[in-house]
Amino acid sequence: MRKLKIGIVCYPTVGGSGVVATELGILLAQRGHDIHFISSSIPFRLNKRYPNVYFHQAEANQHAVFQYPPYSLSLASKIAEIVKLKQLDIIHAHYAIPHAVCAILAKQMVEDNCDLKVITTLHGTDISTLGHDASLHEVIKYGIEKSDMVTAVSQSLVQETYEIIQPKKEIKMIHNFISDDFTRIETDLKKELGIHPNEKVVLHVSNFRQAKRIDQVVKVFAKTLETGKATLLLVGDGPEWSSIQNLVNCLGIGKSVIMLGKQENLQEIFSIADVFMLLSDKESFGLVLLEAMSCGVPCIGTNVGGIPEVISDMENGYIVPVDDIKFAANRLSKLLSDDELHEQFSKDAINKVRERFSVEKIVEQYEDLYLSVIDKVGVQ
Ligand code: GMT
Repeated sequence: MRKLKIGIVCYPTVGGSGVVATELGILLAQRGHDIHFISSSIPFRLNKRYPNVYFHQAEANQHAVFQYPPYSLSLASKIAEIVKLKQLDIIHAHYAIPHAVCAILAKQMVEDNCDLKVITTLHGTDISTLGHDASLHEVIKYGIEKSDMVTAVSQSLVQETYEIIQPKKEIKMIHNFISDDFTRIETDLKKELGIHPNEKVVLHVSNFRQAKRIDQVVKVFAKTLETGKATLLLVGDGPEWSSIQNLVNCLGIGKSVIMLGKQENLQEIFSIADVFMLLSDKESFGLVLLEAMSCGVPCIGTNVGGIPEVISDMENGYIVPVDDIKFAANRLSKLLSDDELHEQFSKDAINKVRERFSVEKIVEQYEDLYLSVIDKVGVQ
């Protein structure tokens, strides 16, 4: 396998696209490639030193002449600088804007010196949310069409991109992935949280944005409480946090709900869960579902976006319509009360993750993609 020099441009903050970009970079480095992360700060999952992994910070300086610091221009300039200095073969931009567009601008800046290729991965909100904004539509289309190769994280996102953006460009689907090491672990967390060892735990983890529909998770849980005791664990923080706290109070279920806020050690949290719920009304993939399933936690997810590509209805979880509280509550009660069914779904979830979303398979797909787009003569 030829060793490549790859620049990865991503968001450094907590969020699926940053997680996927960082984990992919670390794995590619373990396979011998040189990886150069270029971002506004160190990606949060890059929390230790790895061989062959470098970080370059793009900073937007404030000058009196600017009303807003031009981060996109600083990023493009930093990408061009690192491409020339390190002779990068590829920039892999995660998210259409500004990352793909900055990479394309950088490519134009260096084209006399290097034969750089730009690969763009679409993650979801760059299309499903920003693609509807008329002020951004054309620049997203430009970023897609001028990339040397474009991927999207689910078949549903490929389709949505053609519908919303209508680019004249092939978009390849490469699913997200999860490490085989992300499994259920022994933990005292239930005890720490004051949850009885036999009590069932329902879990939701997200960035608490409106599209995650945590109100539905709470209402579905409240309905199942009518049939038996359980705890709902809500993990994450974001714009909806306060209104969800209010909803929990209004429904009078405060004693059965624990809101943990943002947490680092998610593996421990998934390890005490019995069922995971993601009832979003927009979701290109749902990386958290893979995390839950990898720990043997059956999931209930809505029939939107890429969620049905991850959960197999009635095999390792349930697919439910958006806003159908009664239907989802019925599914949740069944999973919480039928131990045999739960065991069967749990095993199937682990098997599906290992067979379809294993890190080895997906990283190979990206490597093959890189090799198919680079100028073979230009790489040692
Ligand atoms: O879910 C979010 O709001 C964060 C967002 C992001 O940009 O990081 O996540 C998107 O990318 C993830 C990784 O590919 C996907 O697993 C999420 O489904 C996707 N979010 C949406 O489509 C809403």
